[in-house]
Amino acid sequence: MNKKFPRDLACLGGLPLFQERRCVGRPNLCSREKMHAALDQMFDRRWLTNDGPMLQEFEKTLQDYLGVRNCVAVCNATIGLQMIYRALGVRPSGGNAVMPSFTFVATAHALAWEGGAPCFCDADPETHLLDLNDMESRIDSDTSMLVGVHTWGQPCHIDALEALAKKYSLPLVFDAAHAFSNVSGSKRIGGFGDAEVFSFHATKFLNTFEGGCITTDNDALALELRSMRNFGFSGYDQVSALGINGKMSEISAAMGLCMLEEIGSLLEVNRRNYDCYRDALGSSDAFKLLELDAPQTQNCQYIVGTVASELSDSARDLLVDVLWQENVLARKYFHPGVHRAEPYRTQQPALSLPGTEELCDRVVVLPTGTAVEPGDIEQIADCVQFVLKNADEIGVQLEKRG
Ligand code: T4K
Repeated sequence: MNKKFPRDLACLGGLPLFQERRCVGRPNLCSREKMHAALDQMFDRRWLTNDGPMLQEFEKTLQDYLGVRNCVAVCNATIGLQMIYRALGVRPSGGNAVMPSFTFVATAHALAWEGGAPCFCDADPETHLLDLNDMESRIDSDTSMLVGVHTWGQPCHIDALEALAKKYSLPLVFDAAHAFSNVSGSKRIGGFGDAEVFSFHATKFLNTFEGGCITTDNDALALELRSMRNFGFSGYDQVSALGINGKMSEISAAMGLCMLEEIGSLLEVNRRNYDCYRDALGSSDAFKLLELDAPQTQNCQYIVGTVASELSDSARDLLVDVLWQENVLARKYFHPGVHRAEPYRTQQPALSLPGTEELCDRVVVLPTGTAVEPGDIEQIADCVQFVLKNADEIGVQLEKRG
């Protein structure tokens, strides 16, 4: 980086590193021509939603790609989670599900929306995955489900969680929002637990604008979910159960099909970017990059690090503020931690999860995806190191400027 401390930092009056923003969550896009052609087909057919041909093809393609018996596409992963929580027994009695607090708030909100109560367990600050012992210690007679989260796409203790679910005879759901195309052992994520839920939100590795899917090898469960996503219809004029509108539209399914055609190059770009970040930041003591176990089997859609605990408590926030001024839109996912967000904070004010809190106060997610080039990464990494090395002095200079 050519910037000289402190004069050239954008927050101190210099020019930003980038004229155009480099954002976490910048969508990957597919070929415009292919999308235009898909749109033409839709217009010609005048079939826009409700189990249309694009949707059916998308689901079939996903089933083959993921190696699962059933894939039920939905309008977003949050609704997908709501549906699976309900189908697996949060209703009618309500019920607790033990889940990590270190996740996006949707994992918990979906349960609460269905009348259930999240029971939060801690996370391991090294791996960012849920802490298995802590999860087990929170299982009691009110527990009706276990929820694992493949945080940042990393397989979440799959064998151990399946064993735990069996030991206590509990259903097991995986929030796989981050994990599309990732592999655990010799199998793609999608067929573990009773069901898994993927997100195809615009910010995700594979996007359908908004969207998601529930995968399961249980045919009866899939049938129930298909009816549930379509208002509970089980026949043309027959409503057999309480349902909701969880359908995915044809335009979303078309986007998914077009994106799937490009998945090889998307994976290449993300893995290349991950390697660049690792080269640039892997040996940094101030910024501890989360190293993935087998990056060649992962989609690498999140580049995540934590600011060293030896640095002051304010160093992480300072880093993110400085990066934003440089037009690098880093994120503090999942600050402040779901148990410290409403309504859970008020409901469980005494809950303390030290591993989660440490992570939430130190984590930084950096931009990647097809809108980020290796040269950008070098500059972003230099900036991260520079700011953390000079955090105290930058803080003083910023205070002087008011
Ligand atoms: N479970 C987990 C573990 C999850 O992470 C999520 C979602 C879910 C469940 C629920 O999935 P969905 O119901 O959404 O399918 C974003 C996403 O909205 C959310 O899908 C995602 N996780 C979460 C981690 O991130 P925000 O509040 O950070 O979004 P926003 O609007 O601030 O955008 C993020 C960044 O992306 C910004 O830097 C701007 C950029 N962006 C965003 C959009 C939408 C673009 O450049 N273009 C765009 O079109 O939640």
